Amino acid sequence: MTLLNNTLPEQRRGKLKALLEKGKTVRVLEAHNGLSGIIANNTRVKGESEGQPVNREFDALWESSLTDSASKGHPDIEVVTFDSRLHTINEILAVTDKPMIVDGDTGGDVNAFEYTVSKLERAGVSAVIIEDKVFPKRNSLEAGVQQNLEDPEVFAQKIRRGKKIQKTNEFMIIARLESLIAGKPMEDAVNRAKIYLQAGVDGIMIHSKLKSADEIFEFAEHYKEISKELNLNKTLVCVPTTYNQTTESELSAAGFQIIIHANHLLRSAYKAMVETAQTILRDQRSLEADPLCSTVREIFKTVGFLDVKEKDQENEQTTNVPVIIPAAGEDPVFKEMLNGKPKAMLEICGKPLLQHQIQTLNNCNLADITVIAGYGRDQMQADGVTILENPNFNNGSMLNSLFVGKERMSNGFIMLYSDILTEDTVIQNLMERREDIILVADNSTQYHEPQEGNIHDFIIGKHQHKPARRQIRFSSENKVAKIGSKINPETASHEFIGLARFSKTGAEQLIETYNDIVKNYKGQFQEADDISRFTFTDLIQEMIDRGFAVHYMEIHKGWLEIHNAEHIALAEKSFNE
Ligand code: SPV
Ligand code: MG
Repeated sequence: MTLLNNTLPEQRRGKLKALLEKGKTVRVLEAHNGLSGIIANNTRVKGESEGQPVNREFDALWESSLTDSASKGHPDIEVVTFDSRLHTINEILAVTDKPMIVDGDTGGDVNAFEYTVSKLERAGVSAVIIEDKVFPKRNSLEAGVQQNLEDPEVFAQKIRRGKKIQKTNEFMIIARLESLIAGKPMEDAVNRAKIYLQAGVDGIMIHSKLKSADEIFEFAEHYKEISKELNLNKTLVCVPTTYNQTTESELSAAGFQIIIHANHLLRSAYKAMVETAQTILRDQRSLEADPLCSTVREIFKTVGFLDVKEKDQENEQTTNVPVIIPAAGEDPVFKEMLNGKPKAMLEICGKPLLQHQIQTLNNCNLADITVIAGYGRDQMQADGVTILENPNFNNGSMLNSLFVGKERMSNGFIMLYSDILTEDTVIQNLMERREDIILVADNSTQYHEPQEGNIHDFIIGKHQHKPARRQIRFSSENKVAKIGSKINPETASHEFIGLARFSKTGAEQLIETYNDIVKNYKGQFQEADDISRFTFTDLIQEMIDRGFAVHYMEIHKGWLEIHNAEHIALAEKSFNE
């Protein structure tokens, strides 16, 4: 996940100095683009130090001129402009949080160097290393290349001007000695080191392209002496590309505090890329190249694509969930009052019941609402909802109407009975839940007398405890053991309020079970005397019996059912409060 490394310039810049002040030997790895930056920043291995297990990682990133140029297909001769380098630098900074040391080449003209310092410091870079060669420099590692050293006084002036322009004391300017690269004697390097230290530089990098570390070890000894002489203690840096048999601990023991592995991610990627290209050409397919490649998924993971996928899914689960309201049945209680209209059109405070439901759902960012109409179909009216029809509403149960909306279920959905009013918080809490099937259940049922003529869907929770004054139960334990209208109210722990949520998986399980029942069952089924009249709760009970986990979300208030005139009065009272 790349946003995990998200940081600000002011949070990053001082990290390098802080590590050095702690006396840590700073281990640095090259990065040349965002992806290699993530690898350098995030790679960790388990190791051992003095018999103790340790987690090892790089402490900082090296933005190399060699690898930045090479990744653009260019030689390392200061032909890649500073703006282009800054683009790469920012690309890496955007996905990493470790301190960055930038390879500033010669630093260019002294005036240009001031702009370089200012822009790097502003971006959150911790240090720039400039080499004492004449612009445009040539890379240091190739034998036989002409290396032109800068006049040490001219270079010292560049250091002074750079140090003056920086705004914080977190930013470091390090001078890189190219004397040994240019074939000059050790004495030249030592003299230059003295001049640069006196000009106020924050550290010295001694470069070498020998196979052995002998000459840089020799320099380190001189460095100790001049540091003593000048009463300074400035950071010493090395780049062990050619003398890479020398270990970090040997370099550290010799006095090096920053060790830069300067080009290895680019070189390893280059090798794998060439071999991959050759393998595909040779075999005329890519199968044989697979061992040379990471999986696509590994890259997806590294660059944060899998996090995006997860967030999209979460977003989908919390915002775009379709709601299905089965509202097709005829209501005997309100028959006269409704005068041919469906119950969803029952007026409460001058607004149809359905409109109140839509308002609550919209308040919870649920706008994809499907109403299943049947009785009084022509008079079912609501803005911003899809109305589907169950022409067969007189036969079967509400479940048939619900399944008229089957097409809407497959990515997960919410089911809401058409005669239920809830507070926003009930729906909001339901949206937070992650279980695949969750029914909203009122636990105050034991304290209410069942109302005459009302059908209640009762629940018996799986973990029935003896009533206790206080208890805490984790919501994941809240599973339904039994559900149905024929459960003895005295043994019921909850009442199902007619609001349920199904995840994508939960919806798949529901549809699969429903299809199987419709296809394969006959006669009496669960509480239904005939399969043709089996209900939503019969289906849920069947799912429980088949081993699917059905959870309930416990509430004790915040909802109303509209089953009689008394309920309407209660609802109106609530709305007017
Ligand atoms: C770089 O990585 O660009 C360096 C180190 O400057 S070297 O290539 O060894 O010169
Ligand atoms: Mg370089």
